Amino acid sequence: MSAIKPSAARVLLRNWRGSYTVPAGGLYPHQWSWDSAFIAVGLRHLSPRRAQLELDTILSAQWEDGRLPQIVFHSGRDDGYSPGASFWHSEQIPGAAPVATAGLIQPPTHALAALLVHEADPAESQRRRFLERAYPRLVRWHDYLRNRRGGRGGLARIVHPWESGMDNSPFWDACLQAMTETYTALIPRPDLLHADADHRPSDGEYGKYLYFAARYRDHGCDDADESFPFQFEDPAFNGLWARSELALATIATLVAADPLPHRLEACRITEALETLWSTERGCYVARDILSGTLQQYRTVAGLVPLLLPGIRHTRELLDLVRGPHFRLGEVAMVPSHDLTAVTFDPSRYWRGPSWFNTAWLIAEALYERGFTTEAEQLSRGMENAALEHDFPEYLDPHSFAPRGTTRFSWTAALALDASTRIGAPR
Ligand code: 9WN
Repeated sequence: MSAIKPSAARVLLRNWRGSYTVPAGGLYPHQWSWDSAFIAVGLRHLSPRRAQLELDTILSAQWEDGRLPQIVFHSGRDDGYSPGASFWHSEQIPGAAPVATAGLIQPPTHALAALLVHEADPAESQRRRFLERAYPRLVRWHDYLRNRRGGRGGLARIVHPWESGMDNSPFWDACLQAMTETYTALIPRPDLLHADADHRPSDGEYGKYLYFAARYRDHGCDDADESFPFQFEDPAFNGLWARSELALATIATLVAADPLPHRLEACRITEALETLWSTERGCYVARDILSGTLQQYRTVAGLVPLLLPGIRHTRELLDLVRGPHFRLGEVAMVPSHDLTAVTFDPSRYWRGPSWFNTAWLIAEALYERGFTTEAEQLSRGMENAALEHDFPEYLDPHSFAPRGTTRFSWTAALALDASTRIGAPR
């Protein structure tokens, strides 16, 4: 860990804002929900206390209905990001957090992160009653997913591509292409001041993103708009929910609560995930709830259920990640999309490039399943790429060239965490 620790610490310090970390100063100048969870996983190696604060801060932005918002605008301003606080006007939405936030959500990685942060220094965590504070909030967050986003099939639905964390994944293509509506006001793209247009979603996609976001906002973000045009069940979102329920079971034991409901919930979600299995593609895929159709693409989201001990298709997923579609060990980390697909693009965001958060998740799954050599190789790949390219947001899987922005917080945090796993006793 020694090689990466000082430079990862520099990135995380530069992006630290006193009680939370921004993903990247220019491109993402606010606090993002699943970023904070990943960042806390790395921060625990530098300061368990700061890692706790990172999670305390995101959990303090919880809405009355239990949701953890996608973005917290602590300054109350847009600060060059769109859509910002002035788009959401969350202060006008009943039950929103006291601080300005977006109305959407992101994948539920927080319980998993809270447990890892606790384990970094259990005595300090106990002294500060970190888990006692986090547990009831995490329970309400998961209750929101079940009660407000849960469908008859038992999975939670997302209502915006941003909620998947994988904004322009090919899973959403058919829905976006079939839509005639788009945002009619000016579509601001301040992101293009900080990243190459070829690495980011297109203007066409942004028009649809803002249309969905405005419609959700104008309906009071109440989740009661049954004909809402974007409703998907995503395998990574739901896989992370189940995995976080398992973490919540352990946390429950540590705070003298009952772990059983969380274990049962994890089993229930894991079972429901099987409805997203695609025999045609040999992986889990997203379902468009309105059309009832499975989106037949191999993406890294479909590999994330490997984190769950109870899935029925472990062998197929392992074959897939090692085979020609993802080429584990031969290309940079784990590509976000099938290398052989016509929709694969090595540079554009979630349509091909390799990201550090998904590499970390797949490495975790490989360690847990006993594939230590491959997991360590992946961890080493993360560390080397992070160091070599100043902590890039993502990489071209073939050329290993950096894409998006640099000095990206979860890259620093997770590459640092990955470095601690190499050669560690198990
Ligand atoms: C919209 C902050 C976020 C990540 C997402 C990533 C990107 C935002 C954007 O950046 O999305 O949420 O403006 O493109 O796709 O996963 O949380 O790092």
